[in-house]
Amino acid sequence: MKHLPYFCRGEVVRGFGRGSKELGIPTANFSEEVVDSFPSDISTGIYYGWASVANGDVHKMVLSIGWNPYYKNVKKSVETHIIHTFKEDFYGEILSIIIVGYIRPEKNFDSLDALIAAIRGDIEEAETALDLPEHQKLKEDNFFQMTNVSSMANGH
Ligand code: ADP
Ligand code: RBF
Ligand code: MG
Repeated sequence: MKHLPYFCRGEVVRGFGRGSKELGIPTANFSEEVVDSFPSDISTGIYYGWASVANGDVHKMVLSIGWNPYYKNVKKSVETHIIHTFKEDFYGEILSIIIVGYIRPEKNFDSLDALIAAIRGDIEEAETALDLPEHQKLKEDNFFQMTNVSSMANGH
C-alpha cells in the first residue's frame, strides 16, 4: 500500500471524550496539525503498527484514520489504541507511531456492540501480523530512539 510504512510523531490531545468510556478501548488522538500533515491521499480506514509514548517501550497498536461514520464526525481524526495497559493517561505527551499495515475500511455499524466486536477483531489481526519477522524489524527502528525535534529533521 502507498505511503506505508508511515512514520509519525506528535502530541496527544483530548479527543471527543467517548473512546474509553463508551468502548472500553481508549484511543490517543493526534492534534489537528498532525492530522492535516498526513498525505491527503492516504486511505481512511483501520491500520496496525508500532507505538511509543514519550520515549517509552514500543508496543503494538491499532489505528483509525477517518471520520468515524458510526459517530458521524465532520472532522477527520487519527486515533491510536495502544495494545498495552497504562497506569495513567498520557495527554500532552509525544506519541511516536509507525503505521505498518492496512486492515480494513471504516464502516458504519448498527450498534455499539458491533463496533466494539469489529475493533476486537482488528486487535487480534494486529497481534498476529506484527509477530511476523518483517514487522519486528520496524519495532527496532531508529525512529523510536530519536525523540527530539532536531533528529526528526534528519530522520523520517
Ligand atoms: P479522548 O476522547 O480524549 O481521546 P479516550 O477515551 O479516547 O479520550 O482516551 C484516550 C486517552 O486515554 C489517551 O489520550 C491516553 O491519555 C489514555 N490511554 C490510556 N491507555 C491507553 C491506551 N492503551 N491506548 C491509547 N490511549 C490510552
Ligand atoms: N469508528 C467507526 O465509526 N467505524 C469503524 O469501523 C471504526 N473502527 C475502528 C477501529 C479501531 C481499531 C479503532 C481504534 C477505532 C475505530 N473506530 C471506528 C473509531 C471509534 O469510533 C473511535 O475510536 C471512537 O469514536 C472514539 O473516538
Ligand atoms: Mg480518543
